[in-house]
Amino acid sequence: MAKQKGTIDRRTLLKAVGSAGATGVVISVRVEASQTGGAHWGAGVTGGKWEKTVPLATAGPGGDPNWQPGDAVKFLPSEQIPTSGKASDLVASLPKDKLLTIYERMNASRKWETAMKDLFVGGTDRLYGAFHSYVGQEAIACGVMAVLNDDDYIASTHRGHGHLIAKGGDLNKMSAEIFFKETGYNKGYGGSMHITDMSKGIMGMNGIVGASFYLAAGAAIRGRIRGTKQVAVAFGGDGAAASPYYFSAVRSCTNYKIPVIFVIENNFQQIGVPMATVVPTKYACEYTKGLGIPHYLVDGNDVTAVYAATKEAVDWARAGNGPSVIEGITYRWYDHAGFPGARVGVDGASGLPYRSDEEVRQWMSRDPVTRFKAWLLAKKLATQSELAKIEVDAQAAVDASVAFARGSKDPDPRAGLLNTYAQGAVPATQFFNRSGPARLG
Ligand SMILES: Cc1ncc(C[n+]2csc(CCOP(=O)(O)OP(=O)(O)O)c2C)c(N)n1
Repeated sequence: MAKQKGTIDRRTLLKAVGSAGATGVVISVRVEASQTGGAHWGAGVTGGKWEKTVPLATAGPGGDPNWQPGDAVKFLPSEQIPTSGKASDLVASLPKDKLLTIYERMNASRKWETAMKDLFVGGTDRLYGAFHSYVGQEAIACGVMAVLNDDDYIASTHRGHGHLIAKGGDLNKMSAEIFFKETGYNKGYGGSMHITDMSKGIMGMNGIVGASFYLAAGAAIRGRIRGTKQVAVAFGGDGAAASPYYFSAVRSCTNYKIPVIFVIENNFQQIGVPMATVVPTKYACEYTKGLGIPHYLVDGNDVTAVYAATKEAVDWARAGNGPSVIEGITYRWYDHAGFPGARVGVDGASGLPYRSDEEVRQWMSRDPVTRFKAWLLAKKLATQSELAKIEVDAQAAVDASVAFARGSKDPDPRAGLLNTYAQGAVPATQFFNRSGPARLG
């Protein structure tokens, strides 16, 4: 096979990919995105600053006007969340217990996933299923969830542990699910990507990229029919937002004023494919701007910015105005799935083929958890010792959940056939009484 090296623009890339399909040429390229943005619409928060309109050309992480999707993030300073501005002031006005709950859940999420990483990489327990780490993205889940009521719905993604924990998911049941134990959320049989807790409005993580958009729409319609003020949040990555489900769901919800908040977590990558190579716009939230609904582009590592945008979007939805789109720019510290390049006791994965270690380090210096801690201290909203206690307690809860999982029973093999479509048609025991492959009668 011929090999072509060089730098090409997007148009050439697409042509080359087309011809590669026909001729079998292997292309090695660095893609240079050419969009500069420049549109203004909606209200939003950029770099922690609240503005009435968002100049997209300057909304790159760190506010670098020259930033393009897929760029190395060399410009990013180890900055803190701004301590003034609308988002900061709004969050600072929240009751203290609410602020501490946000910090507690950010910690629980980070520490639970870090513990799972260490167990997957260096442990001796048998852990099951694909595990998509949310580490690095916690500000989005925790900022959104701090606005929601317990009876509001969320539809999550394959990368959804952080969503569950932020909405009050049970760490014991989550750990037990990963350990394939009968005390797990799905009695062990669902695994990471199907953890669901309807008692908390958590409609489940989901292995089908883009399914969350329709699920949330369905739940929000239910609320409308019943006359409640419930809203639903659909989470999706930048890849999910590029799917047809996304546009179709946003358009329909706009038509019928369905109270859904579409939250796009833009971490630049779709497995290992940069967003810039598959869509022509700089930001995912540009796809739907023609629908005229509010769009917010936020620093997704700033929990105050996420909270402020979500508050406006939720108020808008509860008032009967329909959907909004929030895009948070963020970064995952680990690989797409599992933990290649990760080490026990060390944060972040290194040596991955589609991103530089320097880029990972830059983003880790924008850690949403430590940034929020610094903000709380700078605003004198909590003391060092209060926050230290939350960190210790969160670690203890994570450790207890691992002990709980280890001490739980393995599931009854027959339970694997319960809770399936076949369950109503054929008693589960019948599958075990017959020889040969099970049939559904
Ligand atoms: C409908 C569907 N298509 C493809 C896949 C395979 N797949 C799993 S994750 C993923 C990328 C998702 O990227 P994004 O939505 O940006 O989320 P991220 O993993 O970056 O958080 C793909 C294509 C899938 N699970 N479902």
